[in-house]
Amino acid sequence: MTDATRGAFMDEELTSQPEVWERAIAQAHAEELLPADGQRVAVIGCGTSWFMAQSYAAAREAAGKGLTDSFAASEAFVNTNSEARNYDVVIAITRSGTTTEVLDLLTGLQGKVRTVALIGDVESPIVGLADAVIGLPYADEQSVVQTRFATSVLVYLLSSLGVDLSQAVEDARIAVTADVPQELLDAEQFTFLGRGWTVGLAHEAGLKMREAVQGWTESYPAMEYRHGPISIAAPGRVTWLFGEEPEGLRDDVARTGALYINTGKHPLAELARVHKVTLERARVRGLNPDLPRNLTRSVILDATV
Ligand code: F1P
Repeated sequence: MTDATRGAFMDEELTSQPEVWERAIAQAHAEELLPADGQRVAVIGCGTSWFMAQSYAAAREAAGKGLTDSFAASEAFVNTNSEARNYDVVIAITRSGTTTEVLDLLTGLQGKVRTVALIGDVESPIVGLADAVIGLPYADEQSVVQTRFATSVLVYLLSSLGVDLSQAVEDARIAVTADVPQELLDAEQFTFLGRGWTVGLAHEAGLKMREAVQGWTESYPAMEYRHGPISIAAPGRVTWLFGEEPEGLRDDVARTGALYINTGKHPLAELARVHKVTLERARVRGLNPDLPRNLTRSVILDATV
């Protein structure tokens, strides 16, 4: 297998993000399936989808659109567990529509609370379980590692909040085509940081490199970084911040000798850039990011376990 064929699906999928995001923006403007302003919302998912849930929850609540919590589907405190939270709507994010924890949660919620599912595979079992389905089949993927589905879901959700993402699309066009510098190919370790809605992006960036490169990555809310994790920073390692920079952080990282990245580009485009870096890091290590070690497209658990 050559470098070009390793991760061929991931390559095509991550590179198509600007165009696919434009479709998601148009779809979001044409549909009204999401909770009304003021409704109490829980957003759930697993893995990548959970991190997109985190970003949307932070953005919706910060925009003053209503209480919005995010949970890993396996650890969700939704209406069945806690009357006190009293959610009006539970939103599920799942590319495959077959993830066991998500299906179990929605099954338990049937008839109790309105559910909305954002999905890639519109033929999947979740279609019969959710009260409303937002299908993004054009964003679905063949690589096990998610790139454009996750970001397109977030683009849809942010657009529905009234966020203008035209700059994200423009910045992403450059991010997905730019060459990856040698120091990012060689780096030993990456820590990703974010604030508010970009914390979820930081966690997703870290997961991406763990999945596709089997690399050592960490991720934190940016203001948490100086409370311990900065001990990891050192020459040959990277600290990569998405979005707003906490005062003094740049200087603090500079003192460690680590490479500090905060480009000022749109955070979603920065995540697309991490996708590109991840693909190229996998390739130079002889890995195929379309088929990561120990990972399948969807985690379907044995019912007897
Ligand atoms: C969720 C997920 C992915 C992960 C892998 C396995 O899938 O955990 O985040 O990268 O592909 O499945 P889904 O519920 O969004 O289909």
